[in-house]
Amino acid sequence: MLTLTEAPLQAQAASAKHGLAGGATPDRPDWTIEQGWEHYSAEEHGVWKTLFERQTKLLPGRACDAFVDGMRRLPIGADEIPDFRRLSEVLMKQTGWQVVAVPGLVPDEVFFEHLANRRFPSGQFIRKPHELDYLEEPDVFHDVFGHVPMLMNPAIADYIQAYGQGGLRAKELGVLDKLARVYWYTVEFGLLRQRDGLRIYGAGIASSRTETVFSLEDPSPNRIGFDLERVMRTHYRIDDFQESYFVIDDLEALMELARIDFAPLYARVRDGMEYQPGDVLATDDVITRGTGHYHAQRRAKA
Ligand code: HBI
Ligand code: FE
Repeated sequence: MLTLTEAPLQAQAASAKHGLAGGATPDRPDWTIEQGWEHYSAEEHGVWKTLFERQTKLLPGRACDAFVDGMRRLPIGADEIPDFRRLSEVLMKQTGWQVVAVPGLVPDEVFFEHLANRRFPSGQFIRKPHELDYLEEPDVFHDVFGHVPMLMNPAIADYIQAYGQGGLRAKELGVLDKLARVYWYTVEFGLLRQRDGLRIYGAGIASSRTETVFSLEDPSPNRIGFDLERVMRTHYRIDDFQESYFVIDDLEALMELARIDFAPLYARVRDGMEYQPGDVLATDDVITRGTGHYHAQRRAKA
């Protein structure tokens, strides 16, 4: 069962964002809400359509085969925000996953508990027409368009469940920040070396028009072969494009990751070196050495 040790504080932060009365607790302890699919407005479906169409144009030749394949087999289309009940039916048959609706970010323990039970919490709301490229919290487009196609893949399906199981432990051990980096640089911003070139599998990239192009084609970022301990030591950017992307050789590599005993790793990483997002190390398997110009320019302007 779920123990909500640090939930009250985080619940306050999250409920504040959602305009609930300060410190109000959600109706259900697992933070799920009804998707209320029937209640989306024409404008909301329209925002989905705009986002869907522009991403769908960009993704051929950029998204990995598993993403394209997952998308094709799911009831996800341009014309309406997908119905989580229909998504769950298909997912359940394929990999045993479901999609459940949440108001936005949920406390870590709640998030992990869902993943550990193969329930993917998806934001119920959709961004407003004037904020198509800007998001403070995961909405239904990021979660469904970005994450759900990959959940049709058995390796990713197991890996994300393992993250949920490992997350609860990592939090107890006080090393959640290290594990969260692994999630960030794989599930959210991961690249995959496919036989025909580098491809996107990370949901944060696949759901972002600008980062889709930046991550693969811009000369600025580093693209580095994935190494678990290296990634655990590496800070990431939450407010802008990544300065480095980490590249796996196949999705099965994630399944192997899920089997590794993290305890000895945590012990080593806990007080070793920490790396900045743009660092390149002598020991890195460098696929592309970035120019760094994009972030240098941003820093100059700031
Ligand atoms: N909640 N809905 C939602 N989606 C996330 O990706 C998410 C979350 N809560 C916590 C969280 N992610 C991360 O802070 C953990 O992965 C560490
Ligand atoms: Fe995400």
